[in-house]
Amino acid sequence: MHYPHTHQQNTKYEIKKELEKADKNKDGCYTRDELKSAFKSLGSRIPSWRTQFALWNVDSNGDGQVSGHEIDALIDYIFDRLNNGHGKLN
Ligand SMILES: [Ca+2]
Ligand SMILES: [Ca+2]
Repeated sequence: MHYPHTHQQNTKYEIKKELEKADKNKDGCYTRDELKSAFKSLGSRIPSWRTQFALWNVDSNGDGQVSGHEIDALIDYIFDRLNNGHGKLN
């Protein structure tokens, strides 16, 4: 049986796992290139465009990378995009 809340957590967990795989140097923050490969593996057909939009949305200190609490915002951002796209990321 699936409860909406549980499902949401699983999906966010899966997004987090995908992101962790894309963090090539394992420093816990995401450069533009790392984000691009994350979006590619999450099924984005235009990852460079998606990366730019994600950075505009979640890079609150403007250093061009996603780190710390920005990662939580990034996961929420991806989760919302996936929901709006009915499970697909464009
Ligand atoms: Ca990194
Ligand atoms: Ca940042």
